Amino acid sequence: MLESGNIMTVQLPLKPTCRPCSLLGLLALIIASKCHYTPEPDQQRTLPPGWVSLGRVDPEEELSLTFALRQQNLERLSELVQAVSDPGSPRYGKYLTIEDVAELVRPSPLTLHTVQKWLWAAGARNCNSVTTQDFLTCWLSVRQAELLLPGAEFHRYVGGPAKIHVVRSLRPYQLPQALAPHVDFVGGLHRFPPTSSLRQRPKPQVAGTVGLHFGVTPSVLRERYNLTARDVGSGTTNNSQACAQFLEQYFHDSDLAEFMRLFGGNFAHQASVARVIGKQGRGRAGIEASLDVQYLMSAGANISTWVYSSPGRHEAQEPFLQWLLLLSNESSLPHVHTVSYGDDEDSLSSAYIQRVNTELMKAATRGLTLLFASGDSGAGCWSVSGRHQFRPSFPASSPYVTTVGGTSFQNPFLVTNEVVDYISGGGFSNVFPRPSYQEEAVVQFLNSSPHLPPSSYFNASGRAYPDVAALSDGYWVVSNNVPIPWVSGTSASTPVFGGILSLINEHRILSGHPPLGFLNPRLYQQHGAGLFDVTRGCHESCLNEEVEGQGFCSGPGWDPVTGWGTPNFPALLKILLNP
Ligand SMILES: *[C@@H]1O[C@H](CO)[C@@H](O)[C@H](O)[C@H]1NC(C)=O
Ligand SMILES: *[C@@H]1O[C@H](CO)[C@@H](O)[C@H](O)[C@H]1NC(C)=O
Ligand SMILES: *[C@@H]1O[C@H](CO)[C@@H](O)[C@H](O)[C@H]1NC(C)=O
Ligand SMILES: *[C@@H]1O[C@H](CO)[C@@H](O)[C@H](O)[C@H]1NC(C)=O
Ligand SMILES: CC(=O)N[C@H]1CO[C@H](CO)[C@@H](O)[C@@H]1O
Repeated sequence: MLESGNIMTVQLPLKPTCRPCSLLGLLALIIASKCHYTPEPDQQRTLPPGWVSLGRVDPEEELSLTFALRQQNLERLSELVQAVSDPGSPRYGKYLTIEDVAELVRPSPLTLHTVQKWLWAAGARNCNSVTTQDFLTCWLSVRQAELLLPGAEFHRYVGGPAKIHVVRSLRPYQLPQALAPHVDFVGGLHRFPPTSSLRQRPKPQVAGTVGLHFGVTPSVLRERYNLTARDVGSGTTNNSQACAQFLEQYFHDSDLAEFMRLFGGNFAHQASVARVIGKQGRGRAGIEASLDVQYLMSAGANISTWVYSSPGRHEAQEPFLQWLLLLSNESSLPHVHTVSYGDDEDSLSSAYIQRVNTELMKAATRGLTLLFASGDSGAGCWSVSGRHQFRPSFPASSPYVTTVGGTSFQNPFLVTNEVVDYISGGGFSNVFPRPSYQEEAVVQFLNSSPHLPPSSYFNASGRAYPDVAALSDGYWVVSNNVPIPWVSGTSASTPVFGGILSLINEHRILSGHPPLGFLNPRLYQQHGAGLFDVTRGCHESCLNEEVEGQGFCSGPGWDPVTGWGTPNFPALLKILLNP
């Protein structure tokens, strides 16, 4: 809680150049804009397709805004990520507690004081902080918020598949110049909830039926990835795993039970989710939520599973941001988190992207493994001043997460080798430079791929993703008591890979080793050992003459379509079980 304290004055510590702001009257108003700045000028603020405005919000309505306070010691934080995640380092696996992280990044007393004073003066009384003290969530009336953030104008919008309501401002907000050293950005104004790109693809044609399977089920996955009935959680450790939902999507325990009745016959599993963080509404189950829960609990079978259910359900909150706040406010968390949230990198402000990336670094120092889906549009495509380019997605493009791409069976009805699933997201970041752990692998790919797209389509110096992959095509999911076939997307691959890492963590914990934590430095050092290399197929991209719908192509070793490949559990366990 932000204590009200005894700060009663409303004067801000203004910079000398901003002195005219303190004048009264019209003149001050005219000059005032000079003393303000726009923290997120580059944030996309257009209404996403399928959303409509319901008009301006009543000035007396209350809304909740999130203030990202400037952190300290970020250089040191980045060194620590490297030290705890690099098997060659003496600090490998010696993770930080949330208190250690707080000690390191906590905003300076000046920052805390300045921001509190400003919020208090604006009438924000009800503010909550997190353990690391670098976020504040405050309740204000719309009137107060619009005065606090000049330029903002709050409207209510309805849209998305679940026709949810959100309160947002499509106009940019400003902050007093004096806050520039203290606030990264204010959350809850511009970004709309993400949409799922999961799709149901038509069933492929099939001739004979002997010995065939009709879509991906837990037993098909467990066969392909060499999991035996013994490869399940022992129930004797405090191991756990989690998936996060941001779409006002719910799962039903009855769907999980039906799914396991249909498909879970040959492996021990847990009957229900161990913990739901946030509120589960009473609405219909969503396919995305059902899929995540059912496959995380089938790959990471018999391991305690948490679900983060649409955190931040107030209309003015950004669910992904609220999930990050939850991570910074909880000392005991599952070791593995799978997330299918993503946005176009270019649609997000640089202030937001950099800050989210710092949050991902904080998680890495704590030994959390964060897996993100690589996206379902291949290399992506957009046009910049009339020229086509591929379109990277974030947080898939963050150097501090493990990104999971997608594959299909070569023969869709047999447990065979995997090839690229053409939707598998992948490419090169335009924001983050290539991290050192992938230098060798990416250079090798760029020098040897026979089908490289024109260099104007991608930024070869950026962080390249995905890092790994798993099947993403033709899944069975039970949703609202109905088994649904041919569900496809990297949102399916991500919980599968996550569950397999949880099984490996189980063995590590039983052997007295720390959990895997941020995997990439180790994964690249081992050159993808323990994974099936996917060497055939290309993913989709721009539909123009120059590239004819083709993005990158997979080949031997790492590639920006399927990363190092898909899990071969016994081999991966062997190589990742070493301390
Ligand atoms: C963080 O946790 C504390 C203690 O549980 C709680 O009081 C506070 O409201 C939480 N912060 C946020 C932003 O939810
Ligand atoms: C795992 O599966 C592959 C392909 O299905 C097979 O070739 C291999 O022998 C299996 N076992 C191990 C231990 O890798
Ligand atoms: C599955 O977990 C439970 C505890 O949650 C444990 O009692 C049981 O032995 C485990 N099953 C197997 C096959 O290890
Ligand atoms: C390419 O990526 C680098 C970071 O690796 C970035 O600084 C640069 O602006 C990017 N170029 C374009 C055209 O986006
Ligand atoms: C992360 C996690 O699952 N922690 C659990 C460890 O065990 C204690 C006691 O059973 C639980 O309260 C924690 O939630």
